[in-house]
Amino acid sequence: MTNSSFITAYYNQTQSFLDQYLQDLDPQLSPLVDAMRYSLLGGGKRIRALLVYATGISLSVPEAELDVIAAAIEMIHAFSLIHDDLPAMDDDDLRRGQATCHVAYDEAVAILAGDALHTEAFELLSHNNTQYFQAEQRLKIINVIANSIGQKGMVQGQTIDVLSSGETLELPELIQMHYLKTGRLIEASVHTAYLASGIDNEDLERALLDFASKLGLAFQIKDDILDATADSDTLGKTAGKDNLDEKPTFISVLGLEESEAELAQLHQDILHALSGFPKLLDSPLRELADYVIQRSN
Ligand code: GRG
Repeated sequence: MTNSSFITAYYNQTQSFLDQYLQDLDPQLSPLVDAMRYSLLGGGKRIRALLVYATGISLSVPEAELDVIAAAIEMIHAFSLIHDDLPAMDDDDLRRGQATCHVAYDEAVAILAGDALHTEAFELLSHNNTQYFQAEQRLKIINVIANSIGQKGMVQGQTIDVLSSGETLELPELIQMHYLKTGRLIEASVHTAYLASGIDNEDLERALLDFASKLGLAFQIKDDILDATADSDTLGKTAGKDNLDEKPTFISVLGLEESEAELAQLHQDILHALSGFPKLLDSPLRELADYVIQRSN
């Protein structure tokens, strides 16, 4: 994965929390819980969870609170991947190096496992446990997450994506689609950790949002570069799928060389976004930015 001790430690912490959470669900609900476990624990880089921890730890948020936010966001992400792979969407049979949920289980169970993970995320975030955030912070966090995945965010981005197969998109439209589909949840991962800190500093909030939205764009450019250049074994998903599905990508719009140049420029801009906050620039957020840009899958 990476040599970073931060990434390894908080990757493991995310896995343990999610594993424990699923163990507490009713095993009678098999195969539903099995399918949820299969998709939630079967791999994944945990970039969104790591962003929650990196931001929150830099701002002294208690880890028990970050566990909850990170787990909820990973549940939502896993849900979106299950639904994204369905025959009515991308119709893919490989995800995270294993059969997609609807191939391993049946389609109806996969749809329901996605629905259950989506709901479970909000159950976890809203659970009345006083050891976690104050009510006002909790409400803001729930609002930011819901806003980032609904019709103003991920669902809208996915709609544009599904309808854009075979179409040509101009660069600003492509950037907007990915911002909605992928960028908003990445942004929410950083923003919710900031909100959990209870800090009220507009400059800091703006800098973190700027960092996160640029990181989300870099994540997607890297994803398109990998889709065009890596093999399915390395990616754990079907390589070259975008091209096959005639999806507009950064490679189809800019070409490989220009996409790589754009990514290198963004790497600088991402770090520059934090330049007013040396403590953040020197935090695991920097490692994560490097990881997102240098990753091989
Ligand atoms: C979530 C409300 C809601 C609706 C679902 C299906 C759908 C609507 C949206 C799909 C959007 C989607 C799949 C976005 C993510 C695209 C993407 C780049 C996924 C890969 O993320 P990684 O590389 O995956 O972080 P791992 O496997 O490492 O977690």
